[in-house]
Amino acid sequence: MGNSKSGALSKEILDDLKLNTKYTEAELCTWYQSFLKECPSGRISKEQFEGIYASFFPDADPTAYARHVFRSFDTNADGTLDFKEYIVALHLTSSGKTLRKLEWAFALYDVDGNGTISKNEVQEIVRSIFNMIPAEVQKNLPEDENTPDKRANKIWSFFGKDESDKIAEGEFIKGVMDNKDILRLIQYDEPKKIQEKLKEKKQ
Ligand SMILES: [Ca+2]
Repeated sequence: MGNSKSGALSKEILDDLKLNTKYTEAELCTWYQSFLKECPSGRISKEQFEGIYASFFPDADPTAYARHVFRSFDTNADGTLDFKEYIVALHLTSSGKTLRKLEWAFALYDVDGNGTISKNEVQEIVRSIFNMIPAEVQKNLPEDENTPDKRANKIWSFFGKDESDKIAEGEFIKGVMDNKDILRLIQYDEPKKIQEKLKEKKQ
């Protein structure tokens, strides 16, 4: 797709990204140039993607979370993302509750991709989110959500599930849409910090 050899972003991809993300043409073009510098093949590997997350969270360990995010966007499982997938990943992983973001959140939590979320899967993602929260911030979390297990239990009981139950996609999206607290608990919510880092990277 596109004409990556010229070093310019194809109009088709640019229009698509302008329409589907909050980013401006100038931002997208600048990011594309630095993307090509770091990934001359036009595709970013899982390791490079993890490296970018590591630079966003120097005080924490975002590796597991980055790996889950990468998996949820690498839909053909070839171990790489192209520029468009990469930008959509950055856009969707910032907080919010549009339908598309919640569909992505479901894919993130459905670790084995079987179409439902189990309690183990919630625990796994919540654990990876906790790895990104600096220790001093963890100390100030509310008592009933200050460990990965407590937070996973809180999410699970919100959905009214027994240990071995599963959450389907429609149920997940409706639940999160209807409850701000659950939206907060399922995501890693520090968009400002990420935005600042992205701005720094552009320079
Ligand atoms: Ca699953």
